[in-house]
Amino acid sequence: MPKTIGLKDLTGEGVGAIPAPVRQEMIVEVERKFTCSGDTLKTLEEIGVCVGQRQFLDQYFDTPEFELTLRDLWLRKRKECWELKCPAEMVTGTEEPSGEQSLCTRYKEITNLPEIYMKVKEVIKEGCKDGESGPSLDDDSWLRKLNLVCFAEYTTVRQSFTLGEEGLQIDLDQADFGYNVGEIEVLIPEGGDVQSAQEKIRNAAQKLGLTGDEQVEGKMHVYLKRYHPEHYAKLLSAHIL
Ligand code: V4E
Repeated sequence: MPKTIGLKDLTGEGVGAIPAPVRQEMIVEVERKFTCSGDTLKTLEEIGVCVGQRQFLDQYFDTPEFELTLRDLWLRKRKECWELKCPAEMVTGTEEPSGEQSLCTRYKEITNLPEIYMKVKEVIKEGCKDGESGPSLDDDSWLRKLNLVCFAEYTTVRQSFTLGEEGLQIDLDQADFGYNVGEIEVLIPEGGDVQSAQEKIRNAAQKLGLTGDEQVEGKMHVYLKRYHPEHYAKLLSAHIL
């Protein structure tokens, strides 16, 4: 059984009993999206190995004013697990990615609920209802406390492949609102070698015959454009999407 402590011990404000945050090694996901044509699928089936197919429901949460996503923070619940995706910091002195590098996104994934709570609270601290009672692992009352509501919900069927390159995975996603997209991804520890991850992704893209250098929209991109056009426009103006 994990040791449980009150979040009080972390924040100085009594907010309930949740497991003590075990500082997990942070994972950074370096990823490039692509449009999977019939030819790409054929190549993938020839040179890749299918490692499984799964289906999952994603529920994304934000405040009614979209304070998280306007800061490029993406809070979601997938298969009963919480995840917060935040932009991975650039190393000081490095330039903004350009050209082919800009096709790859880099996001840090926080999966430890106390850490997620702390980060979200820090970002939206103004205006959140802070009382005596607080979050617990048994229910989602912490969402109400932070004024978080579900703004997007969709199911994805994901088929995953490897190309024999260590740490590299290719996912083909079909979202239930009628959008398909592929992703080539490499997971590295925070502070790990981003360039080598990008190199692996570039090689995989070449093997799949992906020649285009245009940004391919992710599922959330398309979902927001369709179902939250005003917020989508704000995210575009803020250069988040
Ligand atoms: C929109 C967004 C995020 C939400 C999750 O997006 P996505 O990577 O499309 O989800 P999914 O289901 O593929 O997640 P996975 O299983 O790979 O973890 S997280 C970051 N963004 C912003 C963003 C962006 N600005 N540009 C691109 C190309 N992708 C994402």
